[in-house]
Amino acid sequence: MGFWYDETFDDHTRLSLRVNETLFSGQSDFQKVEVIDTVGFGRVLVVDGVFMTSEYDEFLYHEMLVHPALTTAPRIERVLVIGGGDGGTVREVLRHAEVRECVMIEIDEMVVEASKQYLQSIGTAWDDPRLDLRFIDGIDYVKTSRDDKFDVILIDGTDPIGPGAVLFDEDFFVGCKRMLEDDGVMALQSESPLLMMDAFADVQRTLRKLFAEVHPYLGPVPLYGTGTWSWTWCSDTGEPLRPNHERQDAIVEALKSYNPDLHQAIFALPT
Ligand code: SPD
Repeated sequence: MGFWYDETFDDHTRLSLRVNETLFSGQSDFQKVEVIDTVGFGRVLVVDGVFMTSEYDEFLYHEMLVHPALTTAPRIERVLVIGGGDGGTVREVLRHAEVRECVMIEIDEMVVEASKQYLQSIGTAWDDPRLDLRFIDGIDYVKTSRDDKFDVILIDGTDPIGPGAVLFDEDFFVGCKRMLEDDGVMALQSESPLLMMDAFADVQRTLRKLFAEVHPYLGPVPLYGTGTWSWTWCSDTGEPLRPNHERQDAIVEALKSYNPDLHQAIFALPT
């Protein structure tokens, strides 16, 4: 019969999954990391009680974080990923043959090790020689790194509570912009516009102080509360609705969700 695992959003809202068994549970220096095997969503990565990704719907999240940015940036040779310890984001980045180097900054090695062991269908690109995985603090990295700038930056963090909150601070975004080419594109997960409306609105306001073009876009992720999720596309020079069709054509057969029609549709927002 298993048991129910709750992600509690506030004192009146929670999402509960029926669990067959807990496959991994550990406390790192930063957070509690678990992998649970659920009846409805397959294996699920949970960090500090928050559902991070599932075998069932991870493609909806990762394809949407990555491909709108990687099909619209002028160049995609150097890509920086901050967070994303399950490996789904770098898997999508490395589908693009033009990517020569993908630097991934993840603070918590335990998330990567648990994902490598229990979420092998998600992290399928760990051995790609273009991947440069570093276990360091993303905040320090974007503020102090002397690495060359990046064509694309992707932020795959957790919710703006606990240790993940700093990934929504203006100082952090200023650091990201420092690491981005002048005509580069940055994309990030920006929470549920329904359940976390304040966080969604705050991040839009902050990004608009820093980038000339800031465009939130929406899609379904059933694992996340309310099922409606947002990401945000930012640039000083680019346009989100003018994708590179050759890049789209090269990847679209391998994908489960993203396609050229969807790209045009996701930026249309409700009133
Ligand atoms: N509410 C949870 C939001 C988590 C966003 N990041 C998920 C990481 C998947 N790679």
